[in-house]
Amino acid sequence: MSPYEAPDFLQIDDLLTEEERLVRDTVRSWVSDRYLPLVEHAYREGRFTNEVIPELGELGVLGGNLDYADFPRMSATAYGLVMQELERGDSGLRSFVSVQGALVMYPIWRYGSDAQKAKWLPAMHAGKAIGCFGLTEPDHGSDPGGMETKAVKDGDGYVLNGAKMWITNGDLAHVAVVWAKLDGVVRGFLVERGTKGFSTREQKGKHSLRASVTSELILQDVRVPASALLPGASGLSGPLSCLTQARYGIAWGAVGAAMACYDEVRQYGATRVQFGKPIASFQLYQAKLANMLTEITKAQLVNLRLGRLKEANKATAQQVSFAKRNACHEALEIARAARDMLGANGITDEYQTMRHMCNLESVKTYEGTHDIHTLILGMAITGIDAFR
Ligand code: TGC
Ligand code: FAD
Repeated sequence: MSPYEAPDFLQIDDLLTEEERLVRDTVRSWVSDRYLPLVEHAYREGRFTNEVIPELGELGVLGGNLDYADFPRMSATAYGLVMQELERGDSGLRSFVSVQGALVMYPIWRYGSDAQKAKWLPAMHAGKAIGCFGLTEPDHGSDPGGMETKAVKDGDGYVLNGAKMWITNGDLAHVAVVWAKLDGVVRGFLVERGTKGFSTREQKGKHSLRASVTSELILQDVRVPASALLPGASGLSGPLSCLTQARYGIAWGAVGAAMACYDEVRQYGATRVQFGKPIASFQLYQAKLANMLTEITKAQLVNLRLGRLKEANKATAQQVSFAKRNACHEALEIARAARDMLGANGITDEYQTMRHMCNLESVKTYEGTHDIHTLILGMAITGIDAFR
């Protein structure tokens, strides 16, 4: 295979600042040179590439968009481009960074006390501390408002009981943001590894996101001090506001995975010969490439517009749902088509497409399934809640 050529049919590069291009290109090169040589093996073994965590810290991408201390304060667009490039490597890599930045550092930054910020944000930015976000439960996925995990006030602290499931980074985490109901109201707690009664168990047997850690969190009479409560978050809007940040990154990331699949089949079609000609010379093959490039380009434009709205503090949660839903759906369709275009070779790990395709099944499901985002858009259009 020749080096990666990122599709940019409408010269969207021209709409980026020099700094945004620089950040994007730095991460793109790092993914090509450092991450891609590792990922197939890690995926086969079903493990996250822990060895790159310090490098992610050095790259400044962990919470790199937050306005805190000496963080790089990337623009929303630069941050999105980083997510796009990371997921060009693997959805598991982008997931690690999304969870750390958007689901753990963001709630600490937005809802935490000064002491919580000082304790966790610099260490997490450097990749020296890792976090996870526990919202989903075995019986409550799309409807987190029904959560059963409870916190009870106990003297000068709280006691937590419950279980969380499908938690990215769970077994790697030094700290978990656990959402629980206190007197019926959803509150966030920072639960540190080693706290008595708190354990994690990795969920094995995944066909998807194999190069990512997914775990159960078990909380049995876990006593945390008063200082573990995130003081600024009260109600379901706390965790949902974090999801809006992470979904924004996923919208960009899914396009990165689609770009990887597109480039792989574009190159493959030029060299694979059938009926005496490269398969890229057949009209059906070209039609598939044309459809892929069209959807990638449309999604790139959606993301860029959303990034600019976010920079102007004008992006809404519904616009983020629109972008996440569209990007995940189209990326998965592109990956499925690309898998087909590679023929039998497409089922092997000599090619990255099927890994992306399997990953995108999770990406389409987590952070709100396709249908949940359909209903969010439905409500935005009609004003009618069709969830229940
Ligand atoms: P609803 O009554 O609509 O809302 C409750 C309160 O929250 C506010 N709100 C939001 N705030 C900020 N951002 C959003 N996106 C918000 N959506 C709603 C809302 O205004 C209200 O505020 P207030 O002040 O009136 O109380 O709540 P609902 O119970 O009807 O649920 C709505 C629904 C279904 C859309 C929501 O629950 C939902 O999004 N469900 C999907 C669950 C989900 O996405 N889970 C993700 C778990 S984390 C994860 O998957 C990480 S994977 C990461 C990785 O590995 O990369
Ligand atoms: P369900 O909610 O049971 O949905 C099953 C089906 O029913 C879906 O098709 C859904 O669209 C449909 N459905 C549900 N409600 C409705 C409705 N009202 N109308 C129509 N259709 C409906 N969660 C975290 O908290 N933290 C994490 O770090 C995290 N990481 C994850 C990593 C991976 C690899 C995966 C796969 C999941 C992760 N999740 C995480 C959980 C994820 O957010 C949930 O899986 C997702 O929200 C869907 O919930 P569920 O799996 O319980 O499906």
